[in-house]
Amino acid sequence: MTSRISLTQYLVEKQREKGLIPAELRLLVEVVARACKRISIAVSKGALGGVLGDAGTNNVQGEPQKKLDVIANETLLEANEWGGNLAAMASEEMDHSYTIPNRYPKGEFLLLFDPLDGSSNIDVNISVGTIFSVLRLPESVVDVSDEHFLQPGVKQVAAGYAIYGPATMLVLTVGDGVAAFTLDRETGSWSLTEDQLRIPEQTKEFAINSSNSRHWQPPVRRYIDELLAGREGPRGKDFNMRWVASMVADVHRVMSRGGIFMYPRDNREPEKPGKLRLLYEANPMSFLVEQAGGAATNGLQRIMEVQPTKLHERVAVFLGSREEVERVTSYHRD
Ligand code: P6P
Repeated sequence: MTSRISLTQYLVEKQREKGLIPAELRLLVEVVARACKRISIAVSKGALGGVLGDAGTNNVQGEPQKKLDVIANETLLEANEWGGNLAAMASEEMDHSYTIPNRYPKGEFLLLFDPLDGSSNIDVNISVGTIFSVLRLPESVVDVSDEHFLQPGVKQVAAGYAIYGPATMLVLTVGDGVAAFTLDRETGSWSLTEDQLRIPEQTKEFAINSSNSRHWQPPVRRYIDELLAGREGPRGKDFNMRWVASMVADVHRVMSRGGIFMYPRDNREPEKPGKLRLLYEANPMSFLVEQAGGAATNGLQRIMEVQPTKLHERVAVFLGSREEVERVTSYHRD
């Protein structure tokens, strides 16, 4: 039986053969992947783990935190603070960035994450995930603060997500395509199961929360109405809709078989550019999608070119099959 390539071997080959990633970044990705294994174990216990339900606290977004949100956040902080390859970390669950304590050496990378995305689905046993993004600490910075995280997505050196579904998978890019690993629970290793994920340029599947349709802006209404008109309409073909309400699950479906995932801004809070967070949700997902041949915009420009102004900035998201993203973006520009 041909033994599958492990995450370690995949990363060592990227480091050795292509000189693509320094050892420090390889080690960082491996530590994050190990933390995701631990989160997977906690999530998979469900009610037996005594960790379902609310933590009784709210995060910086004012949203109630699930117990597993807090556990996942602490797991990532504890796993990554001592390695010496990070200067600081930022999380959806923390108001401000977390600087590596002085008792540990600091490194040249910044790690950002949504420790448990889609956590509202946990109590109903629907797939959730961890999203992460890696930036470099800007040159000559000594005292790290939130402002050093405010880099456009094109500055990312690695990004990925773990999805805690029927199988636990890790989908990763270090800038040389997208690879998918499946957690082998018997050996505890991440086994390479897809080496070059590619998103088909065309699709018949779209993902959006249609209950918000009365709040959408005209370009989105026009685009969705055309999809719903099906083969009798201007698109000349029927479309299907999916909405898990767990970004990692919806995006993983797009990464696996194509589609377009949308969370547009809407008129409920017109001052808010969208619901999803730019730095640790939209940027890492956009890096993965573009590396797999797809596209990702906020309706007007590449998400990865948006210049962040605050750590928990939100952004509108249209990502997936290139032809569909380009079409809905063109409607915004009309
Ligand atoms: P809605 C989960 O809370 C999340 O941040 C994303 O994972 C998901 O895509 C979105 O919000 C779902 O939002 O408004 O449909 O519940």
